[in-house]
Amino acid sequence: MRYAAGMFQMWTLVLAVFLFAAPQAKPLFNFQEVMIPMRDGAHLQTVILAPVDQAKPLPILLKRTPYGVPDRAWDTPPSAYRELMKDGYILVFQNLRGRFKSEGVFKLSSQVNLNDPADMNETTDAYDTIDWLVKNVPRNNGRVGIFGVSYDGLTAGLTMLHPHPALKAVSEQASPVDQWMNDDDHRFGALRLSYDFEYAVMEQSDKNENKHFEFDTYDTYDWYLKLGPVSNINAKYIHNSLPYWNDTVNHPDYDDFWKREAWVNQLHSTPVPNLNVAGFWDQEDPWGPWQIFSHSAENDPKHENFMVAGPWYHGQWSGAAGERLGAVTNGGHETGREFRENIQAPFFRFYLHGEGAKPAWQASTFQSGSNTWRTYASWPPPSTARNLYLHADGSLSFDAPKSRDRESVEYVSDPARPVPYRARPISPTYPGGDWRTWEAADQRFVDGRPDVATFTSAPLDRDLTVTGAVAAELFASTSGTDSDFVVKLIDVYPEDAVKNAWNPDAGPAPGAYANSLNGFELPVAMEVRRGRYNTSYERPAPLVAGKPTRFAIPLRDRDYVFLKGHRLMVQVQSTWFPVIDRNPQKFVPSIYQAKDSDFTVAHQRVYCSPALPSHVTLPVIP
Ligand code: PG9
Repeated sequence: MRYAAGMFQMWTLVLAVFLFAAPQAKPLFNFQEVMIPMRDGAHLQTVILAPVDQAKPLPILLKRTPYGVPDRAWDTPPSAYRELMKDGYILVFQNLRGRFKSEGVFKLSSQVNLNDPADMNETTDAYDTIDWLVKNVPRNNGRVGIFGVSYDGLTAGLTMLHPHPALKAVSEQASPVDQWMNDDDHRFGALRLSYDFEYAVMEQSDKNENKHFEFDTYDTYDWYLKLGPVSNINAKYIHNSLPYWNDTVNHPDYDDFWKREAWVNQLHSTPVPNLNVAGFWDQEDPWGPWQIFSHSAENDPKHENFMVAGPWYHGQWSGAAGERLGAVTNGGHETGREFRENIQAPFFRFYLHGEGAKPAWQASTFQSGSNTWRTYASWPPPSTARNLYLHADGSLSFDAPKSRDRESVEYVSDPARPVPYRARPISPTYPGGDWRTWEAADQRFVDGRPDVATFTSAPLDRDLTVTGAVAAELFASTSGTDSDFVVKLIDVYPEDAVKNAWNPDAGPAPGAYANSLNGFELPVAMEVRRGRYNTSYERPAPLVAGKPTRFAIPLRDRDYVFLKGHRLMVQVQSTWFPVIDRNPQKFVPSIYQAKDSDFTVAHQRVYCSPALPSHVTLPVIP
């Protein structure tokens, strides 16, 4: 006891000496909160962090967000800002209209009508904000940049529809552009049920909070299955209280509501230098940045439209080191930090400080497999389209099916026992958890399921480099009148205990081989098509039961090397639950009005014949 008391006195002394002698952590910024007026009189809550040691006029770097703004000055910059801060910026954070202290209504939909002067939207709010900032923030250099990931990336991207003259650089990162067609809420009209619902709860339940739905079970697979038809979400739980969820279920098809939301269709040039950023394994918004890039490329005389993509989950590049994606490492590269240091910071340095050089490429990727950074003068680079054919004996090869081969494989899809999209238990989407890396998760968890058709190649005798747009063409039939088809392109690692040994930092390895990368099935591309929208997005139509039908399934842009010794795999299945809602497999006018009794078992057939050769087309680099 006496010893303990002595120690206490000694530590008090040490602490006192430290407190008086050590320099106090000094805030790096002066903090100011203002309410910036918009053209309609609404005021938006805005935080300005100006460097304490500002020696010269600096550019403004703006972030517009629905998630909340800092409530004090930082004494150390978060990792997302560390590389930028070396150049010096006045940082500005703004809560969107209707979020936290910002006035007005938060719509959670990016509709922009520039022809209507009464239409207030994220494009006009950004314009008014930038106008105010350059006129009112002391010692700014008159140049503004905007950047952010996801919703914050969307608000960055939307500035390009009508940029303020002071806006000199945009970096939209993982921005959605058309929430019916792809990204967060749908995939070509197939509802991303768990995401859409849980996100609407998060952002529209409470103006002053990011709230999470309180599931009464940890495994949300169970919760959504017990829920039954999607209409029960309103009927049993939220009672029409969430406007965005109501919009979703009231507009099942690609109607004017969604077409107005598809803001990218108004973009046909690069009015401001733009660094688009996408994650190849982004579980939320992998598609939008490529759309913005290609729309901006329609008219880019000054070559200021840039594309960056890498081995990242949603936003991983923005703050993490990025040395691995789930279990798979990036060959010693810290891809996130390298992006921030070698691409993002120089981009803003050039356009906002007038220092350094403009990027000498149009696209830069971190290519997985070879684990190297690549640059491309234009995207996509020249390649040769090669078809990888599915064969009814379960093989996969570049040889087209022959007439003597078996013609099809069959499986039974039962909406009462849907294939989980990731290994159960499936924790709630938010906050965080294992949702982030599910697109890079080992697909062995569905191996052997009778409702998943699997096709596997022989081991590759040389590296196979795939750079550009991948697409599947599936010929399939169903005994029902509506159906989903999911296609996954997978890299199967060899059984090589030494080379692919599990990285202990990636999680616990309970047995010698239990978590090994040996035989790991890494998804490289995955997508779903919903049969009812196969011929028209606006007017869904039933499939003809038993009739072989062609499904074109885009698998997005990729840059990936399948290494020698690895095998390629394709999996085809008809449920992907609960990230995609269950298709009743019987045509109904709206799936969101389907009744329990509409959900039926369907017999699916995937064709692999010379006349109906299901395949995946790969852009192969010689
Ligand atoms: N993926 C989220 C989102 C963006 C835009 C609209 C709706 C959702 C996000 O992470 O911000």
